[in-house]
Amino acid sequence: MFKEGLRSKFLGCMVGAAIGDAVGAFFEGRWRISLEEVTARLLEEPTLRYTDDTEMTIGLAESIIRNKRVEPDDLIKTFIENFDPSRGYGWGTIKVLRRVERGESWREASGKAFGGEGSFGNGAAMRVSPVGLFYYDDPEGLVTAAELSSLVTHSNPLGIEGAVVQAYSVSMAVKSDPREGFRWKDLLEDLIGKIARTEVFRRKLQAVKESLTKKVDREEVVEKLGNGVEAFNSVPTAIYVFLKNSKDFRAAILDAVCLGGDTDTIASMVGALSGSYLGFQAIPDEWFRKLEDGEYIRGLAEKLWETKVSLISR
Ligand code: F2R
Ligand code: MG
Ligand code: MG
Repeated sequence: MFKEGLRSKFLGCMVGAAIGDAVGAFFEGRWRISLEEVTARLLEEPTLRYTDDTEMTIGLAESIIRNKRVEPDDLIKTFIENFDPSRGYGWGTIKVLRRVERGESWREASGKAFGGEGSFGNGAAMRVSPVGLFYYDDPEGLVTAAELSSLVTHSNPLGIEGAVVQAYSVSMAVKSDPREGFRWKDLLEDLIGKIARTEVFRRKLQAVKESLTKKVDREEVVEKLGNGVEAFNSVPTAIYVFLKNSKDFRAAILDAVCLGGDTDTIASMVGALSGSYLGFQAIPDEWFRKLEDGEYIRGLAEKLWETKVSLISR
């Protein structure tokens, strides 16, 4: 792949994820959101402020750049250093970060969450896009790295699976040429046939495939795929929204937000996928200009790309 095309995809992914998060954040937890309401709100808001989704994505990218891989001890330390409670973190994640800060190992703290079940929230999936970028050319390394990046806070197999499925989807979007149509059947075949290990995810991904072959309204999408905070009720939904709107970043984000529920997180995962496929130039300039820390996030994506290129050209 041309280096310049790859660079734009790295930038598109990280900036796209942050914009999806910040746009969706105005509506998180709401139901019945109209397109008119979203567009009007975006016109009147002077700043697109990001939430925990982006703060953790930033932390993961910073840690990968420093270590040239996913290094769990450094990753959890970075999450703790970056933690800003006003960003709206999930309770399970807050507890894990606090326990590790008090001296517990991440393995112990993450394993204790939710009565010892571990979290299956979408917190590991929402932040995983830098792993999909950095390991885009190494599917086996990607799976291991995505699992590790999840384990520090989310140890339930469904929480981990969400991160692996989203990271793999980002890697496929990075490798795909936007001048050709996205090979959505290939992606879903890979995900159902060799990436997803749980029946819950395989069933949801099969429902994504079926929904793409017929006309379905928003209520049906929410009923069949979900729009909740659990990994299995949001990662397949994000993949569906991206595939349905694969040619248009703006339409994909607005469609995600209009589904309601966990809007910041679903739109963030959609933004990562759409930006990885279409590249930075597909992101509306008026959104990028309003994005909080937009230049920092774009610079971080640039450093991640430079780190990756330095390893490829060795
Ligand atoms: N926390 C929020 N939003 C609410 C507050 C936003 C408000 N605007 C504000 O500013 O205060 N959003 C963020 O949380 C989600 C990611 O959550 P994460 O990091 O996965 O956290 P957690 O707590 O581990 O899991 C989330 C929920 O999933 C359910 N759950 C998870 N594991 C479970 C298990 N084993 N058994 C039962 N339930 C489980 C729980 O309901 C958890 O609370 C994103 O939306 C992000 O934007
Ligand atoms: Mg959030
Ligand atoms: Mg959310």
